[in-house]
Amino acid sequence: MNKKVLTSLAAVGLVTAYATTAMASSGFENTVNSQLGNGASVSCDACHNGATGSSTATFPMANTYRAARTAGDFTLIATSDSDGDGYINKFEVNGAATEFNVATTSPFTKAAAANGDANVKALADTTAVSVTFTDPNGLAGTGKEILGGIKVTLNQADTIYFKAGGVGTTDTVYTVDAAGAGTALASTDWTSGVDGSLKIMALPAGSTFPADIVVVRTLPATAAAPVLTNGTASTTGCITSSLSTPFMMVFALVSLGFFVRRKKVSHDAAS
Ligand SMILES: [Ca+2]
Ligand SMILES: [Ca+2]
Repeated sequence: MNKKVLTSLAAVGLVTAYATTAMASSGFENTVNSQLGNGASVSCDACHNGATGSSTATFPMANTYRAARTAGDFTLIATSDSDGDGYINKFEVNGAATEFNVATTSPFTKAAAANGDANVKALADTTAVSVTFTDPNGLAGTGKEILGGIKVTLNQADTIYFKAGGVGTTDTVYTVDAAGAGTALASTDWTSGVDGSLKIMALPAGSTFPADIVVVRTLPATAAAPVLTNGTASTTGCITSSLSTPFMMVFALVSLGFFVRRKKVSHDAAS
């Protein structure tokens, strides 16, 4: 194979390599952001501790991404609890934030303030406290769990955070009596906030106060270790699709121009 052919092949290979690198990076990010929804705009530091590459994909979200790819179900990116703090990733994303990697930060810890207790917080009912519910009548069936309970003092609209995790639209909210029997709230009486908070509009007619509310939820998927316990994900060495892809393409084209010019000079010199 002569030198001209080798030079041409090298140029084409260089362009392909740069383009592939940029496209792969933006492809991962786009998949994560589109699956998370809720205004997600995370970068590659959602998965990578430092520069991109398989060896740095060590954050919890990276494990979830691999699990989703293996399962052929990328919706697991949103419905998994990657850091194991109880809140699924969809509830933990807020723009570029990667709090789904940090077990010590959750919508509950962000909401926690003076009122409430260690397990629950209500924004309006400042005297509400958590209750332990042993579920004597089996409200939580197979694959479900009692997420938490709260004793509220008034029939008022409120936003409630449980330490144990978020409340989704497919979960069930009950008022329970002293014998553990539950009355499910109508779907028009509560909803799930984008961050997994429980938003209550009203309790069933005839409720007496204080009233105990419990939530039954479907167990979220969890990822294997590692789990970060401090700070935030790395933001160094990250290749982002918005800036790097055009840059990489321009660099690749300049490189191609250099090789073509060199090839032409070589050809002119030979003729
Ligand atoms: Ca989580
Ligand atoms: Ca978290």
